[in-house]
Amino acid sequence: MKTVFSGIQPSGTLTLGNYLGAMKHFVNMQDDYNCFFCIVDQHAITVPQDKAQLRQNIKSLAALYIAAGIDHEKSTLFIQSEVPAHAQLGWLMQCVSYIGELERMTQFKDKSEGKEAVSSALLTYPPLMAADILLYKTDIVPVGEDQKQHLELTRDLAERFNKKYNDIFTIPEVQIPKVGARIMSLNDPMKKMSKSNPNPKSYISMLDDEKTIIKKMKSAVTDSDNSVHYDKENKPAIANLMSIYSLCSGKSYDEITALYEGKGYGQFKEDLAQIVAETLNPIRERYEELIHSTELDEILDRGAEKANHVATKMLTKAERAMGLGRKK
Ligand code: ATP
Ligand code: LTN
Repeated sequence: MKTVFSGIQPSGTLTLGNYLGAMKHFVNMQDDYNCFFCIVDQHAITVPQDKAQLRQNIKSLAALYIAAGIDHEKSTLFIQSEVPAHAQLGWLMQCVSYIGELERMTQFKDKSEGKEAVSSALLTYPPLMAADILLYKTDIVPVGEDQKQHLELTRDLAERFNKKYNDIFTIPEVQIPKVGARIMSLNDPMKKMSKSNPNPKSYISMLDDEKTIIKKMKSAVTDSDNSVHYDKENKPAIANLMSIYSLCSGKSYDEITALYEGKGYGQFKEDLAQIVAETLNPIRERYEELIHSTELDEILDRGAEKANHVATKMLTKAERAMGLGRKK
């Protein structure tokens, strides 16, 4: 059975973009692959975090994974910092990375732009991400479009290591969804929907209730004419809303266009809010049950144990391949 690995940062409540671009696919892959899903808290601290908030976000993300359908009997769900091999292999991967290639990462450029104090870890984030993936002999990494560049670098680093030291790492393939890989912000269709955006009107959170979703959809920007049809170049805002509609309802773009012929944006946005609420309501309800339960801790304890078992073996192989310690 092939192995799948993916990670999500506990940097705020997940958005509809995280769900449609990533989490939904994780859930669908569980039956066919040996899956590891990680709460990458060590990645989250590459930018400043409030410690109480971070702790809460970690638990909340764990509950969301499960509420969305990650089944701990099928998949391993764990917290990155509870598996020390990630940071340890991360260091080794830093030693095979070049500063120049790290400086070229668009996520680094975006997150460091205009900031006075940029942590060095923001630059060395990709070798840690490579370590996350390579520890588990991962074959496939399902992610949104924004992570493609990091995955290419992961492959380069793994190949470089294999050639230089020993052929120990599996070279992972990236898997990006055809639709929904880049859900855009509701108030700016040129920007990615992001949970770190300070304006909550720019995103729909996975935990927003129906009323909030209706309000946010109403204020979502649209394009100039009043016709619902898919034209990504000229009508990026409507194209974005249509992709959300399509993913949540299963309807094709043609079906959606036919449905709103002569009806305009008002009705379209009202129905879209309803469809999104129907998608998220069951997840929110399950989340509320889970968040205060002891079940969550038990699942994470077991997940860490399983992940540690697998990851430690690969770490040891990598250390020996590089000549660290005394054993061959
Ligand atoms: P932040 O906004 O805090 O930087 P993020 O949401 O971009 O975080 P993660 O939480 O780590 O980053 O992303 C988790 C997964 O969701 C990744 O696979 C990422 O590619 C995907 N993803 C993030 N934003 C979107 C989006 N707008 N559309 C589709 N997929 C997305
Ligand atoms: N870099 C990713 C989060 C992430 C990840 C990973 C994704 C960290 N480690 C390993 C896939 C596999 C992000 O910012 N979305």
